[in-house]
Amino acid sequence: ATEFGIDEALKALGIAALNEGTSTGSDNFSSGEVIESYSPVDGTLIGKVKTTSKTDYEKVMSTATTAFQSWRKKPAPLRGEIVRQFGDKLRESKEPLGKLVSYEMGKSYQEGLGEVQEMIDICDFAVGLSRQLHGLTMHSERPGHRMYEQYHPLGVVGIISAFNFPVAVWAWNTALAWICGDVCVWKPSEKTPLCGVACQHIAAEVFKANGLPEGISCLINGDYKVGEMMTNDGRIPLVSATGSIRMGKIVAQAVAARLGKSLLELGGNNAIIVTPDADIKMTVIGAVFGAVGTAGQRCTSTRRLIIHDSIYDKVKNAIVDAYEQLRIGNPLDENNHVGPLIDTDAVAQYNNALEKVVAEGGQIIVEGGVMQGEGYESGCYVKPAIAEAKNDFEIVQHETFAPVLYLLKYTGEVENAIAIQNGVVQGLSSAIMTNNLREAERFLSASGSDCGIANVNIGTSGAEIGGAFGGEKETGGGRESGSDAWKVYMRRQTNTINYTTELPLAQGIKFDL
Ligand code: UN1
Repeated sequence: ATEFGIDEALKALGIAALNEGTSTGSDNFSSGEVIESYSPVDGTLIGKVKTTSKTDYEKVMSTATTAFQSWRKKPAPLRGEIVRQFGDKLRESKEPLGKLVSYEMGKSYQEGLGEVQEMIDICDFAVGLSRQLHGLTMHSERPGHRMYEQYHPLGVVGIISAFNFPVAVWAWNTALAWICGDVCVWKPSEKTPLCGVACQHIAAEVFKANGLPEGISCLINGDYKVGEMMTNDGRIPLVSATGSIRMGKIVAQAVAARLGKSLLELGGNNAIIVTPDADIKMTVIGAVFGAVGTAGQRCTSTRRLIIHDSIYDKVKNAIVDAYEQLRIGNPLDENNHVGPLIDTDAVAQYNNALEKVVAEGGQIIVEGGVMQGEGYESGCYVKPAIAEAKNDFEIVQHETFAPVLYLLKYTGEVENAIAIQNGVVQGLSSAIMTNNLREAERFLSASGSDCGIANVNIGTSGAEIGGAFGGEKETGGGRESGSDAWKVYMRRQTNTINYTTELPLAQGIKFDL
């Protein structure tokens, strides 16, 4: 592993052979079991992380709730200043952190760096936002009265993140939550625990240097049982969870049972519609990056291409040609396009999808398969595959987190393609490739795409942090990151102030004493 400089990266990030997975900042402790983190890149054991026991969790929660009492009183722009410093520390750590992301998760080094860049960008965004946590003012119906609304900090925010964006999704949540005056408890995926430890170290340094208390940034580790401690905990008003629809349904029900709020960012089944007016070159780049980038493990990955029958063969041939150029291998080597899947369970799911699509009557046009031989010893490298299929196949309706792309055909008007694209339970990202303004506008209209993200002449993945990120239907309805996504991390209060010596009642009610 040394040839990739991963050892230097681990050292720079303070990752030891055995790490405490529970932390309130500088205070690290853990009494739970040990998780071993193996790299899907080469199967190496990168490090171990001790998980969070119930006792550890209680300690975290009591420190976090105490920290909230003072953090919420710090003016928002001064909280922004702390986030600015955190962004600067991320700039300093960009290379080692990008490398760890790449090595522990398996995405390309460029994408690892890109992920850290998303963290830096959301910090910058949050700093500006810290002076813009605006409410509205209203005109009162009563004379001498003033009405307005303000946003106050919410409390302890629980963050459950997935392996595929092991650091950025935490930052989207935590940078906003911090400027909003909240404190955060983060449970990273048990598949990428070292990324969590590394980020916590960086955050802890900043809080400590500013003389701030323990507990503003907390880390817990473990599987769903540790996540359940948060979902069932009435001291956590908001749980933000990213992951599968299955997980989201469990989290949503547990949080709703105690009338807490949840912010869910769940599965996608993202499609690109390719109309007769599409630019084929752009379509190929967008579709291939969308389908094989991050080895098809983004929630925004392109799963379906819905192609007009008049250009079907042309697009199909161009995509198949592009797949022939793909180089699969070590993601830390810049010459490779496609790295490994996260683990061998993911490989099994990939194999299952390919078997299933054939069993349902699909036609494989780019063969898949698990890579073997030198450089592929981890057993996690697979060939990106393409199948011609039908939208109503059970497997096409289902999100497989792997590089499997389904080609679907439509005829007639763009509305037929939109109906296919909307004909799944997920509603995260969608795209249309067209130079026809009428088609583009129909796709974006009220009767167009039903997804949270709808793009024109761009693929489905690679959203910028400035927009609100999330989706409809079984994707969970949450919005993270840009626009006014910050509002979910605060509580809204409506205030009416009477500056007269009378007490008129609203709605003209008379109550004479
Ligand atoms: C995810 O896969 O959970 O839009 C997040 C994208 C990235 C974020 C994906 N910016 O593809």
